[in-house]
Amino acid sequence: MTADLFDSLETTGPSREPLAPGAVLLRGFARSHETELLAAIETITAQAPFRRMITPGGHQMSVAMTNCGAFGWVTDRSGYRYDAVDPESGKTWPAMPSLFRQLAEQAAGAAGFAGFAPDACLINRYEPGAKMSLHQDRDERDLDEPIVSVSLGLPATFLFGGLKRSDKTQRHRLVHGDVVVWGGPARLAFHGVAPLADGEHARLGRRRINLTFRRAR
Ligand code: MD6
Ligand code: FE
Repeated sequence: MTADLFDSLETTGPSREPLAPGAVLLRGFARSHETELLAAIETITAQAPFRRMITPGGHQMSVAMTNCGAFGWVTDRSGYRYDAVDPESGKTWPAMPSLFRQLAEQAAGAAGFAGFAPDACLINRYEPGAKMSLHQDRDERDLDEPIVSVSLGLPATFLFGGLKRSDKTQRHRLVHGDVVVWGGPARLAFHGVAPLADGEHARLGRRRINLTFRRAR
């Protein structure tokens, strides 16, 4: 284990903001690792570049995506799935860096989900105007496993709803270094991201990058 990996947070005092039963926002949890996280993302995207995938309905997503880990989330005309192979290259996805795994495990643990061992990391890139419509994450085999989400770069407005698409959504501003963990009763909550407002981030420029860690299989 990495006993001192996140010690700096103990001194700066990360705040925990409950979003709903089973969902918590860990403010700034990933911030002290920004340099290593961004370097790892560069390495991954050199091997598996960002691409805007096509939904089963035939629309091109505004968010560009890639993956690392044993499985990657993909969408095309035939549907959504987890695949061990990047359909663009025919090769397996880049390995999940150990920092990614440790960060996800520690964040999940801090939110009450001990022993989280992700096998998939979806990397989303938003440019100004890009958005993610309300959806549920339900392509994973075991819905008792939580999801850990890391936000980097420009701030976003995260929409967090209920178990029905028509339920009212709460809006939360997510900034560089924030981590959201959710599972349990919140696991199938509808959620999305409002169109990204333009801006300039010191490390990422006009972009937001989001990592979502899951146990796919
Ligand atoms: C995003 N996140 O923040 C999109 N899904 O860019 C998600 O769709 C998401 O943050 C499941 C769990 C956490 C998430
Ligand atoms: Fe999602």
